[in-house]
Amino acid sequence: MAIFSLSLLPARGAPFPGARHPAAPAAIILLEPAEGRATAPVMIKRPLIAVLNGPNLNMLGMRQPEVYGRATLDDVEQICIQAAERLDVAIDFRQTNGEGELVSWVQECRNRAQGIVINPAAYGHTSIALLDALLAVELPVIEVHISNIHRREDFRHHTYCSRAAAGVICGLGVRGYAMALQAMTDMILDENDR
Ligand code: CA2
Repeated sequence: MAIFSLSLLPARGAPFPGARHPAAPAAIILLEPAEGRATAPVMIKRPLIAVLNGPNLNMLGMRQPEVYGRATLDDVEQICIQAAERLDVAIDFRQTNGEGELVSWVQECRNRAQGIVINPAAYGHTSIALLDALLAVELPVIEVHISNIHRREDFRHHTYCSRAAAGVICGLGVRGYAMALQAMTDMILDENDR
């Protein structure tokens, strides 16, 4: 019977450019035979979920707490890190104010991530380019909005991104991110079981 030892290694390969914490690895669990047996190591990679945030979300917690609450973007990242640890997935958490950069990040997810959780912020309401990227990448997408966009101005009621999304979570505050990670993990595991 083979005996294996467990070690956690940082994932190899270039970090996702623009990551808030480029050093933070997608963990690889390396199962290697103990006692120098000849069996090849078994690599089990955690699924990677990209958590992408659009314009002005870097200002969370600084203004409009009555709409978005008091949590900062750093708090949201911590919520996502804790959820990811609980769910045994890796995340790449990012924010940009640039539409082109957001589109590029979505494109980079192809062949790299297993799913995308995105708060597109205002680009959700305006950007066909972002929708096209989300459709092209052929990954499961969950759209998150902190506020209930349907209780707000008419122009916030429609989002282009929703056409690419398996589901949309809105109005539940920043806990919507943890819910989205839970749902995305379930979807990835379901897909891997097929
Ligand atoms: O509710 C959400 O999460 C939104 O995506 C947030 C976007 C808004 O354009 C969407 O309609 C709904 C705005 C993000 C800007 O957040 C700020 C936070 C504090 C102060 C100013 C902006």
